[in-house]
This record gives sequence, structure tokens and C-alpha cells, in this order.
Amino acid sequence: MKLIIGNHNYSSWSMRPWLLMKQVGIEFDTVRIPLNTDETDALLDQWCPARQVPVLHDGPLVLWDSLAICEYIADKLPEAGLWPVPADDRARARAMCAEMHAGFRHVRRKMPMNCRRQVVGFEPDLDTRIEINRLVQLFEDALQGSGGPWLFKSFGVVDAMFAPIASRLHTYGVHVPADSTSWMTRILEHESVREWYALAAAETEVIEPAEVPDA
Ligand SMILES: N[C@@H](CCC(=O)N[C@@H](CS)C(=O)NCC(=O)O)C(=O)O
Repeated sequence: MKLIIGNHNYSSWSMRPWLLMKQVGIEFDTVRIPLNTDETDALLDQWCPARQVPVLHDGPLVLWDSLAICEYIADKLPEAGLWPVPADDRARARAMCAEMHAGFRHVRRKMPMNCRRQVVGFEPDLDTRIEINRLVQLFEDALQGSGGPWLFKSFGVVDAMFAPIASRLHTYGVHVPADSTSWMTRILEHESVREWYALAAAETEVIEPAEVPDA
């Protein structure tokens, strides 16, 4: 199995399936395509049918979407329990992943993932604040419903899908309520997230549009 990813520092979509695959202990190789370089387009053409990362290559199967890759891993390893068992919880977890996948465009644009940075004095604008409040509502509802420690009790697709949000909230110094903070801390201290951060720290590429200046 090969997972094609972007820069560890910036590629939030890549982090999601990578983290899930690490969590379940599946063996895979990584092909890293640094984004925004002169070689990026040629490498995307070679590996990525939609010219985006992440992409999973598993034998003849080529899967070009982060959520589809997570679903595939969950299907392949049902014993890993990557979706909650009660149907209502599973439906809620799926709705959360769908909302993450399709939404939060202000958070994505104005708070780009940047594992290496700790941005000083960041003040979200109104649109971004509204989306942060929605994220907090999702976290608090899931954690209070499940009792934690992960969003739906045990680590699953939903935690992997929201891991880059924890990274962003941390980078931009956004404070969230206690339950959300505990989940954020737990995910940022997850062994595989620390490994991802170490890989990000070792990268030298800088993507200027993703570098939000300190205030
Ligand atoms: N829907 C896609 C979105 C992936 C996506 O937007 N990837 C970005 C990087 S994080 C990308 O590949 N951009 C191509 C580029 O910057 O050239 C998924 O979830 O897999």
C-alpha cells in the first residue's frame, strides 16, 4: 500500500488518512509530494488522478479522496472499530465527517494548517469565529454524548478527520472550552501526531500563502 501525501507541515487532508492508517498499524509506504514547487504538477500527474493529495494506491485500487480512504481502511479492518457501533452515533459521526469535508472554508482559508508555527496575536474575523463556534459545538456535543476520551469514545475516523483542526486551533492560539481542550490535547499528544509533527519540523519548504504573519 502506498499513501501519496503533501507536505507534513501544510497538508491537512494528507494528515487525516495517514493518522488513521498509523493508528490501526497497517503497513504502508509514503510518497511525499511537496506542494507549490516546480515539480508538483508532474508528480501530481504521476500519482494523483484528481491532481490532489492524499491518494491511496492499494494494488489496482487508486483512491483519490481522504474521506474515501478513511472509509476504505475502516471497511478493511472492521475489528479496529473506526466507526461507533450504535447506529445513531455512527450516523452523527458520519455527519460530522461530511461537514468537515465540505465546510469550514473560512477556517481553512484564514487558518491554514502549519504545524511548525505558533502564530502570535491571531484574531479570527467574524466568519471564522462563527465556524470556530460551530466546531466547538460539534466537539462538545460528541464528547458529552460519548463521555470521551475520543469524540465517540474510542479513536475513530472522526478523530482523524478533525485532527488538523486541533492543529490549527493550537497554531493560532484559539481557546476552546474544557472538554474540547482535553480532546485537542489528547490528539496533539497522540504518538502518531507527534511523529507527523516531527516530520513537518524536518521539512524545509515554505509555502508563503500559508504563512499567516504574527500580529
Ligand atoms: N477532497 C480532497 C481535497 C484534497 C486537497 O484539497 N488537497 C490539497 C492539499 S491539502 C491539494 O492536493 N492541492 C493541490 C495543490 O496544492 O497543488 C480530499 O479530501 O482528499
